[in-house]
Amino acid sequence: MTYIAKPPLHHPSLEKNALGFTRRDYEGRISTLCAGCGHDSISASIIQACYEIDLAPHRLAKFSGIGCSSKTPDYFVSPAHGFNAVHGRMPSVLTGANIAARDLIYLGVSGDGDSASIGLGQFCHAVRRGVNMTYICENNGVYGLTKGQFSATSDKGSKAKKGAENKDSAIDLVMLSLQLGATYVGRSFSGDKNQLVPLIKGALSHKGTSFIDVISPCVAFNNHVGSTKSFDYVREHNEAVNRMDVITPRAPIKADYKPGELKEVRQHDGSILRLRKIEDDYDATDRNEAFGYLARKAAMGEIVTGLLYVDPEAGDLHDSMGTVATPLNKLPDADLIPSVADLEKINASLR
Ligand SMILES: Cc1ncc(C[n+]2csc(CCOP(=O)(O)OP(=O)(O)O)c2C)c(N)n1
Ligand code: SF4
Ligand SMILES: [Mg+2]
Repeated sequence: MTYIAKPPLHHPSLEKNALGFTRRDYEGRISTLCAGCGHDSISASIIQACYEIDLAPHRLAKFSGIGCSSKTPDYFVSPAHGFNAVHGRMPSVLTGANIAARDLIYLGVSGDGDSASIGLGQFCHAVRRGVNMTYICENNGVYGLTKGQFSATSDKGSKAKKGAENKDSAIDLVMLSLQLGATYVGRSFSGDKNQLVPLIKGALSHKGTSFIDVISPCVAFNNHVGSTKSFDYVREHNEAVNRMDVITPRAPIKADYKPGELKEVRQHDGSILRLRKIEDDYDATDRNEAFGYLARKAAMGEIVTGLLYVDPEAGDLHDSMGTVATPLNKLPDADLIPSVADLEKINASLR
């Protein structure tokens, strides 16, 4: 059941992107998740985002750990590279691949258990190193695959399906990734495709570590009254700080008739993030502002969504390590292996 391929037939009149691919070319196998699971909506947003930014499918490298969320890379962009790692160990596998082949676009998809419980250390170190990746946490506040135990992102006081109360404080991965130095940080809701698709497009175009926390209700184990990750709860408490468009370098520049309400942020690849503010005082380029704003709103029980922080000038791990521009896996042996004379010199310098 897990491996049902979709028929490859396309209707000939389907719209194509600049590379000549239809949206269907970015799909994957048929999902085996529960009907209505938020994770499937996130896969649909990833497909839409990759199609809209004209990403060549073979340039995407997708990684995950273990969990319902971590199964999803099988359900989008089949022609991409992919690796399904051990539970909580995806970030180090992704980091290694990124070091070897810097010319690919890296996407990590994980769950709140995979990222904030067993994989917290791995998550922290990949973010603090500035790995050039988009990291999406499909956050349902439970271990969905193993039938609904509380995860480290379950809010204190929230109730499990059978009524048990979570007594532990929650880890907020957005706050944590801001503190660790992520240079593109957003939060969204699986049911808000209008917000999520541009957020993913911006993240995939961003150089540096992009982290998106997506509240993604588990309809089987965490969608009841008393849960703070249910569809109803998130709809009632969602507070969006901005609405966002991403304009790729090829797209025509649109005229803007409402100066003062729009902030344009140019990213390293030339794409422009257009942030339309909903809150008067929110500045998505100010990391400290993001901390204070998120903390104030969290105290009021509000879930802040949108693009929360971006540094358009950000560098990545390759910049800090000073690696060569050619991907290491494309260098010939002569460039990779020091000669005997060079080794002698290195040894001599260490004596
Ligand atoms: C080393 C190890 N420990 C525990 C498990 C059992 N296990 C599988 S998935 C999972 C939790 C998944 O939760 P999450 O990452 O939130 O994904 P979800 O299913 O909620 O999308 C656990 C504990 C495992 N597979 N491997
Ligand atoms: S158990 Fe929950 S997280 Fe897993 S597929 Fe079903 S609804 Fe989704
Ligand atoms: Mg989960």
